[in-house]
Amino acid sequence: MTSTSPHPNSGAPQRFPVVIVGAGPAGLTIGNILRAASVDCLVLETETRPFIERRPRAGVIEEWAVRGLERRGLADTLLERAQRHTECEFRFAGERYRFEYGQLTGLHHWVYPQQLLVTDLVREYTDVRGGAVRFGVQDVELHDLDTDHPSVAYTDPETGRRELVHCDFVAGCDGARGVSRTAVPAGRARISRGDYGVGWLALLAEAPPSADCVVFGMHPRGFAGHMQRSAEVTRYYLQCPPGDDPENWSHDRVWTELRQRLGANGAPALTEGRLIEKRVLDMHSYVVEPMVFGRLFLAGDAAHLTAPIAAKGMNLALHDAFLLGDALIAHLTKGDDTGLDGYSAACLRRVWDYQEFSHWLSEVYHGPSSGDPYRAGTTLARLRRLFGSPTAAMAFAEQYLGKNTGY
Ligand code: RFL
Repeated sequence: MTSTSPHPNSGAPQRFPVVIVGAGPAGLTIGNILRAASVDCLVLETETRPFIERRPRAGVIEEWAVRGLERRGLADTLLERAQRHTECEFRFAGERYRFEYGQLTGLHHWVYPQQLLVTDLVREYTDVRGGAVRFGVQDVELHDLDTDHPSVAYTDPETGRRELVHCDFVAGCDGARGVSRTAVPAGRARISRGDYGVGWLALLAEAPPSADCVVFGMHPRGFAGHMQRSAEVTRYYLQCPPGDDPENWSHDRVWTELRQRLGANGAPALTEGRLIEKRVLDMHSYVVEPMVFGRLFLAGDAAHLTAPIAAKGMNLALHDAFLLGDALIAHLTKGDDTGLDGYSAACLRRVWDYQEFSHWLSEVYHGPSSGDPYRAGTTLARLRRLFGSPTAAMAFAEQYLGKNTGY
């Protein structure tokens, strides 16, 4: 299945079997899967290639997702360079509690910064598999999605000319702020929303990690998190009011709060460093159902946002991408519609399971600082159960690792 246009840069009318809107983990994975089966596609991305290769975001990837990438020839560098995490630490009521999920399950988390995965996926898609991509496009619009001849229009950044691409399918992979989700008319999809009512100040510190694992601090002053990213850079989170201004958080205030909220008996002192990223994330989630409108198939954050509470968003994006890539190939090369017909329902089973876990974990993180002694009490009970009951610990580990296969 090939495109009728010689090259997307030619200015000639373009036609591709699949147009992919957005070059994040979801869009690039779908593009790579299609190219491996010699199906032509065009990726449209509003940002430049250097920008998406440097944009810091996720880090935690689950084992099944890594194996899914590996099976599709997309994990060589990741398998060489990613860290493996086998334990994390909860700090509450002034004490440290180690949670050894690796020992418990034999499984681990992979930690590989999202921008490195994006870099690998772009290189493989364009330089190895010969995929077509347009970076820096503007004003992307989706047309005739409810017909069998959809199209996508965009403004070319170099010529300023409006381009129209005809296609059979559109993969809407343009994240939480893209245009794909809004192209679904009201009444053709239900959007469920969850708002946790808190913000997280997301920080990147130019400092080596202050612990040998991920640390979660549950404190009456608010949640704090510590995540190793590299030998030189560490990610920290501080719970803050939603919509707070990052400028309210001076260097001194950040480190004072981190020391208080992550403080516990026997905990090593935090290694301070310059804050190279400081932004406030509002903790909210949404799910679009179904994830399909006519010839538009939504994938990743475009279809469902999972607040980064449980580090699940990119994992879900990859799950969607595997299913959609395989389903499009089955349809385009064999006329088999089973995958496309079942796509939305198959994605949503995992999506809702991860949403529920994020919801549960949010209560654990934010209950102690809610100001409500009842919520604080039940939160502490959850944490103590985790360290007092092997069955509860195993159930938590399964969800934390995304180990459930029974969807
Ligand atoms: P992305 O990565 O947002 O990519 C969408 C791409 O679409 C482009 N775009 C457009 N392109 C064309 N036309 C338009 N109109 C467009 N509008 C936007 C964008 O420039 C972008 O390149 O979506 P995708 O592929 O669905 O991937 C989702 C993940 O990025 C996201 O879920 C994760 O980053 C969430 N997340 C985490 N997920 C994990 O699984 N593990 C983690 O450890 C983890 N940590 C995190 C996170 C998200 C965070 N933030 C920034 C909210 C940590 C943080 C701080």
